[in-house]
Amino acid sequence: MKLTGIELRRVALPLVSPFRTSFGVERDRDVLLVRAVTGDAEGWGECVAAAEPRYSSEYADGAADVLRRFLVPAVAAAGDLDPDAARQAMAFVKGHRMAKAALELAVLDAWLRAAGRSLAAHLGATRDRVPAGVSVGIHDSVPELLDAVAGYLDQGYLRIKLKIEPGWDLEPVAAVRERFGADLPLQVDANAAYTLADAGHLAGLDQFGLLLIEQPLAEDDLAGHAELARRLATPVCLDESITSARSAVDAVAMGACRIVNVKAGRVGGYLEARRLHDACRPLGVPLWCGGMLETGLGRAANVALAALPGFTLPGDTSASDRYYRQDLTAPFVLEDGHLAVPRGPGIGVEPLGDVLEELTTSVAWIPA
Ligand code: NPQ
Ligand code: MG
Repeated sequence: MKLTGIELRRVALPLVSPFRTSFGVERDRDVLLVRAVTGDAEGWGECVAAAEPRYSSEYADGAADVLRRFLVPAVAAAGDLDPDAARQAMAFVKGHRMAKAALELAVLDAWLRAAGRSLAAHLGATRDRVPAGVSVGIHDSVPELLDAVAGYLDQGYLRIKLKIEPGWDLEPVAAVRERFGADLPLQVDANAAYTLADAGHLAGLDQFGLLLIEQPLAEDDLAGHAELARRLATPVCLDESITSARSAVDAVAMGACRIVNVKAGRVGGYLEARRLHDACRPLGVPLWCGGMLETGLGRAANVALAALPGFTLPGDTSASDRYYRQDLTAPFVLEDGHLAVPRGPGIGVEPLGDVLEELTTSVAWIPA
């Protein structure tokens, strides 16, 4: 496959409501898209980096810069292109996993479209639909949170994840349990807002029968997570700390987590996410697919990944309208609490041309 060029496109999507986490409030999703044009087909990738480096060190302008200056020229110079050649061509760049993942996905999508094969089939999906969970932001009051959760349950979401931070943890969790009962699949995500000194306080969550607590401590604090895990009955799950298949296996081996949130962007691509899956599955580590407020393009790829057999917990793979009144693609909708896995070639979805043009804030074409 011969690369003609790469388009880097920035798109701004208004969120249906502000999404607050322990690291900040989002009102619009400023997203970087990558379009790979080849002689055979075109492909799309979505970069999960946010506009500001609050969730991760990567951010959208930084990703666009490393793509334009280093990653795209290296992939363009690789000659006969396939996804593995693209990965090898990008390997000399340290880090920048979200940028690499976006370009890898664009190349992978083009390559699979040329072959008439779906991403789900290529990754090894074993299901045609996946159960949907929803991530619920920090609210101004407990009654407002309960209204939001009630609305999501009415829509059919099969598990609820509450964002927590110091000052918004035991009380909202207790209130959700009280209102919706002990059988509701419920988990929490701290986005690294606590320290090991909070272990006693976090043990107060044990009475609520949570599925897991996600990333309570700092990204680089695996030893702290292992110590915290010894002091909690609630299983610890890692998100930000997991940057590769190897780091996932190591985190499990040292007792830093029992469950892994898989985000392809965070580990450097869908192919590394599959390697993570293949390494963790024999260890019996439950996996679930995280979310980064993707548009329908990234969401399609996440749903394909979530259909692999090791993804045994519902993911943050929500319907389009959880985040966007108007998605870039035909909307993903909940059917009986599930999302259908796209079956078409590549990621199986395309942007809606008029919507894409309307929401685009800048475009750059990089010839190969
Ligand atoms: C998480 N996602 O699991 C992330 C955090 C997150 C669905 O909870 C812009 C870009 C805003 C990335 C907000 C969910 C974001 C973002 C939250 C990621 O930790
Ligand atoms: Mg998380």
